[in-house]
Amino acid sequence: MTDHISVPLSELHDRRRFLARASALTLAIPGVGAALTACSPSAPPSHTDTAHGTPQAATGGAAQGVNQPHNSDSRLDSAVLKGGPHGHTSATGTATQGAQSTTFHRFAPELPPLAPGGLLRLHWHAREAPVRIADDTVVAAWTFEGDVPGPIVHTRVGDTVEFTLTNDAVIPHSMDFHAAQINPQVAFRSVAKGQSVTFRFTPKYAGAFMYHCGTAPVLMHIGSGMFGAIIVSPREPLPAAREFVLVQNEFYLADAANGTRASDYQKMLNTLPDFVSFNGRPSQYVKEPIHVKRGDRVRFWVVSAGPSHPCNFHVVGEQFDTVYLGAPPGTPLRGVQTFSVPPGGGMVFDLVCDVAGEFPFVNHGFGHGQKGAIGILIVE
Ligand SMILES: [Cu+2]
Repeated sequence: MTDHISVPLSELHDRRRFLARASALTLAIPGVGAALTACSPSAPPSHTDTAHGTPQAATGGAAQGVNQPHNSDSRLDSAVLKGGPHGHTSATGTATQGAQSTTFHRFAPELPPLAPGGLLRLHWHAREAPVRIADDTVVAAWTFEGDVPGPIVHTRVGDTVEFTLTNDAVIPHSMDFHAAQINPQVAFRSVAKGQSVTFRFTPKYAGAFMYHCGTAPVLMHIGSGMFGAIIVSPREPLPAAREFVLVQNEFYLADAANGTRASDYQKMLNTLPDFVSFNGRPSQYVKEPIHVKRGDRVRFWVVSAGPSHPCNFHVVGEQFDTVYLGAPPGTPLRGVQTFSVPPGGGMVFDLVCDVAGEFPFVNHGFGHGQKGAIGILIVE
């Protein structure tokens, strides 16, 4: 038998294999969440039912108002939950088409460079698309630009972002940037299929911010894939570092149909996810780790997209030199082991890699780490 206390280096490889195996186990039992939902007395009998599985729900009763928040222009927004061919899942439009030919790709975690000139122009499309989140799992996703999460945006305090969203999808969508101070009734309004919305904003604070579709019910739109990170660097650069972006999210999935698994609104309400991931694929950085060099300062811009759970961020075998709770370089905490990023929040985690090895980075809420919120940082 191996002494697990005294052989750290070879053990690291065993540990990585163990973690990969543990994650694979989770991937191999997709029915667990579905079975629990089926035990719930409020669970609808099938995915084609109306919002709450009863005829009354379709006509709008008192109970409907309890669970379904409405925004100011929600008449169209909530249409997806009022029956129709797909009921309360994300199996709409083109979300389920071409699943077999959808290939897996590792989501690049590197922070992209700043746009020159102080103006970042983005024109994105909201669209439904199948996204392969694991070898055996394709999600019928609602997306920004065809992926989950959407693209990483990088800008700077005082620079300007000019953003246009065109909706290619069958139901209304919108965009809400947490890095903006702007009238949400105008800028974050929902647009119907074929329509666009454009707005400009100038970020006032540095930090790791979430963006997401704000169309009601927001839970359904974030839970189906419409979220991402906008990273705002300060005017005065932070200490030089290898910079990475991690967006944590939960997946709540129905059983597979025609090769895809739709996001399930009732499961989102029950807040018991099937998978939790960094950058949209459970355990992807266990299979293909992040590599840095000994002596590097590493900076993780961590956004917790939820929709409902925090990320209790921790790096095994390391300590954070600095955690910036908001507006770096302000609000630094020194020598931190774990810090919780709330859903809808973002924080900045610096560590100095002066020891070589393989360091798992995890959600230390291990029920969620085990479901895929885990990766490996290799210091060479
Ligand atoms: Cu949306």
